[in-house]
Amino acid sequence: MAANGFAKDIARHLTYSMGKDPEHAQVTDWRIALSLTIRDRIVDPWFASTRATYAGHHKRVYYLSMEFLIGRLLEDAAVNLGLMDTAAAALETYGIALSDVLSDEPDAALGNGGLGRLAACFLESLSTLGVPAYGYGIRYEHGLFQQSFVNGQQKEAPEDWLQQDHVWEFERAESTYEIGFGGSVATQGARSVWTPDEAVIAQAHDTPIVGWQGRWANTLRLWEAKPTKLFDLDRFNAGDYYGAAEPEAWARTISRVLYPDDTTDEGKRLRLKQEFFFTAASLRDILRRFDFEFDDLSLLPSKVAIQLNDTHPAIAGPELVRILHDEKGMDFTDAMNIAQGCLSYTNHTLLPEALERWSEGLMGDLLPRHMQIIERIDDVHHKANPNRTVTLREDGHVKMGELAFVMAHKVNGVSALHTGLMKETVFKDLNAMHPSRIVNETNGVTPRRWVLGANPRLSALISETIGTDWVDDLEQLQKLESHVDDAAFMEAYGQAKRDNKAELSNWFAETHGVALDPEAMFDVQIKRIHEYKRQHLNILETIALWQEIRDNPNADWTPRVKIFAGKAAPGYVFAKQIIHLINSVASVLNADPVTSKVLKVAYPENYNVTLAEWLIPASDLSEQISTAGKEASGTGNMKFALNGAPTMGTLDGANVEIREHVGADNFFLFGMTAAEVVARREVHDHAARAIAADPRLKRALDEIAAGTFSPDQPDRFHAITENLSGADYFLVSSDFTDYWRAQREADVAFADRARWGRMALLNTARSGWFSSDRTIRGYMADIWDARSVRTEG
Ligand code: 26Q
Repeated sequence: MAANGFAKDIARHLTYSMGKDPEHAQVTDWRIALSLTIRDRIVDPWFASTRATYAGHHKRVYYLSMEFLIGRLLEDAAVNLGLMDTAAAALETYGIALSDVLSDEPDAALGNGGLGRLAACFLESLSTLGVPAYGYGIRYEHGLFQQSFVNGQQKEAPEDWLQQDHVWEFERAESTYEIGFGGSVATQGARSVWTPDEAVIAQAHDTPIVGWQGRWANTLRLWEAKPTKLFDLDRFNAGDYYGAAEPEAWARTISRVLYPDDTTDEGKRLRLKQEFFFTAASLRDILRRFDFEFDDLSLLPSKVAIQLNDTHPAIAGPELVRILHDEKGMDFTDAMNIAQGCLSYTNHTLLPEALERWSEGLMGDLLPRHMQIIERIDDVHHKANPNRTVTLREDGHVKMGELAFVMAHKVNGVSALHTGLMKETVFKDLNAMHPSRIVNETNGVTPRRWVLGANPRLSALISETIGTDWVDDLEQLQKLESHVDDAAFMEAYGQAKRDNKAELSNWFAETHGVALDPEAMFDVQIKRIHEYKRQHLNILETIALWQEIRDNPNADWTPRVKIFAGKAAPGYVFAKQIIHLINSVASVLNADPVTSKVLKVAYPENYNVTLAEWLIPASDLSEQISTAGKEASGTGNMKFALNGAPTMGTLDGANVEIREHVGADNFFLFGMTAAEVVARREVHDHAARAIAADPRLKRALDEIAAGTFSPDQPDRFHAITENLSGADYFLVSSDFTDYWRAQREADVAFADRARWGRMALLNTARSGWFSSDRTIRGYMADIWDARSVRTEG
C-alpha cells in the first residue's frame, strides 16, 4: 500500500516536476524523482519545527562553518524517514534497483575533511535531538578537487557537483544581503560610518536536514555570491562585451571554490573575502530573525548561540560589535559583552602553521572598520587585564585564534588530550586570564549515517539482538557485550564483516581491476595526507614486512591488504611525494608473485564521504598513527571502532578516549606519548639513532633509496628518506620499532579468529559514547544553554 502511493508520487514527479516520460527515464531521472518524493515528506516536519521555534520563542543555535562535508543526501534522508524499504519496493515496480539510484548521486564535497564532516554530523544530531538550529556556510560552486593518479602521482581536476540539478535545496530569491568590502571610515561625532567601495550580494539556498524518524528538521543555509548589478550595460553598449561581464565574474568568484586546506598558501585575499562574506551575511540573517521576534538587544545572548567552527568565521566578533555599536548605537563595551555572550569558538588544531593570521595591511584594506574595532577590542581586553601581556596583534598580523578566544564566552577543544594541550600551549596565557573559558567537547559521529546507513548488515544484527533503540541512544550498544560468549551471535557478527569485505572486494575488482582477498586482514588508513598523520610510517612498515616475507616466504604470514585513501593539498609537495611512494610500492608489491599472496597494497583514487561509507564497514584494522599531540581528535577513528575495527594507534586525540572505552586489550597501542615526543625532539640525532638501532627500519629506507620503487629514477624519493634520517620532525623513525611490534601483535591476534571477533565486538559494544548526539548534548549544557524543543511522539 505505502509503496504503491509512493510509487505513484515518483511517477508524478517524473512526469510533472521534471517533464520526463517514465518510459524514457534514465537512472538520474529516477534519482531526482525519488529525491523529490522524499523531500516532500521532509517539508511538513521542517515547517512544523520552524513554527514550534517561533511559537515558543526558543533559543536558536547557529553553527557557522566554512565547510559542510555532507556527502550524499538521498540515502540519509530515506534512512531517517524509515523509507528505505518503501523506496526500494516502489522503484522495483518500475524495474529499477534502489542501490543504482542511490549511487548515482554526486557527493556534496563542501569540505576538506574532519572539520567539515564534523559540522555535517552535528547538523544531523541537532535535528535528531530537536534543537532549533541553523548551519551557515558557503554554497561553493566547486567543492574539494577531484583526485586522480597519473603514473602514481596525484592530479587535481575541478569538482562539479552542481552540474546536475541539486534537488535538496530551495533557492531563496528574497533572502539576500549586500556585503561590502574596502572603502573608508568616516567619523560623525561619536559615531563611525563605514562606506565600502565594493559590494556583492549574498543569496540564501536552504537545505532541510531531517533528524531520526523525521521528528524535527533544521536548515542548512548556504550563501551564494552574486553581483549587485548583472552586467555593465554601458560597457556592453560600447562594444566591450568581455568587460561588461567583469562585475559578475568578480562577484561570483567569492563562492566559486573551496580552498583545499592549503595552509602555506599566501595569496589569500580571496579567502578572507570568503570568510567575511558568509559571516556577515549570516549575522545579518540572525539579527533579522531576532528583530522579528524581540525588540530588546540585551536579550540577544539568551536567544542566540553562535558557534564558530574554528577561526574561519572569527571576524564575527568584530562584525557583531560593529553592528551593535556603529549601527545600533550601543556603547562599545556593552556591544563587546553582548557579542561575547552569543559567541563561542571551537579550536581544531594546535599546528602553528594552521593557526590563522591576517596581515594588518590586508585586513585594513579589505575591512577598514573591522581593523579599528580589533584594535579597540585589544585595548579593552588589555585594560581589563593590565598585568598580562596577551595581544591580538603581533608582527603586523591579527591572530585570529586570540581574537576568537577574547570574543567568546566559551572556547572548546575536540578531545580531552587536545583541550589539555590548548591550555598548556597556544592559549596558556589566555587560559590563565580566563580560567573557566576553555572546556572540552570530545567529537562524535552520527550513528544514522555511519552505522545504520553505511553498515546495514551489522545494523540488522544489532537490532535483532537488542532492539532498535540504539539508533538514537547509542550507549545501548553496551547490551551487545553480554553476547560475547554466544557462539551463534559471534558467528553472525563475524559473517556481517566478511560479507562487507566480500562486497568491497567485488566493487574493487570492478572499479579498480584489483582483486582483494576477503580472507586477508583489511588494514585501512583513510584521511588527508599529511606528515603528522604519518602515512609514510605505514608504508615503511609495509616495505619492511614485504622484505621479511621475501626472506621467508613459507612462514605462517597473516595475509594483509593495506588500504590507503586520501587527498593531499595541491601545494603540499611532501604529501604528494608520500602518495607517489605509496602508489609505487603498490605497483611493485602487487606484481610480486610470491609475496602478493599475503601482502597487497590498494590506494583507490578520490577519497570522499561515499568511499568512507564503503571502506569503514569492511575494515578489520583502523590506522590512527599520528605523532602524539598533533591530531586534535580524529573522527574516522570513532567510525572504525563502532563498525568493529580495532585501532592501531598512538595516544593522540580521541584515540586516548577510545582506548579508555574499549579497553586496553582491544586496542593496539604503540609509540611515544605527547610529552615523550616533546622530549625526544631535544635529542638532535633522534632519527639517526632510531635507524641505527633497528636493522629493519634501515633496510626499508635503503630499499627506497636504492630505487626499487622508482627504477627509472632511483633518487625520486630522496626528500622522504633524507627527512626520515635527518630532521624527522614527526618522529616517524623514532616510532617505527614500536609500530612494527604492535603490527606483529595484530597479526597474531587476527590469526585467532575467535579472539579477533571478540576484540571487534567489544569495540562496537563500547563505542556508543562516540555518538555526536552525546557531543551535542555537551555543547547544549556547557556552551549554548540550549534546549530540545521536540515534542515526543
Ligand atoms: C585555513 C586557511 C586557509 C585555507 C584553508 C584553511 C583550513 C581549512 C580546513 C584549515 C584547516 C582545515 C581543516 C581542519 C580539520 O579538518 N581539522 C580536523 O578537525 C577534526 C574535527 O574536529 C579533528 O577530528 C581532526 O583531528 C582535525 O585535524
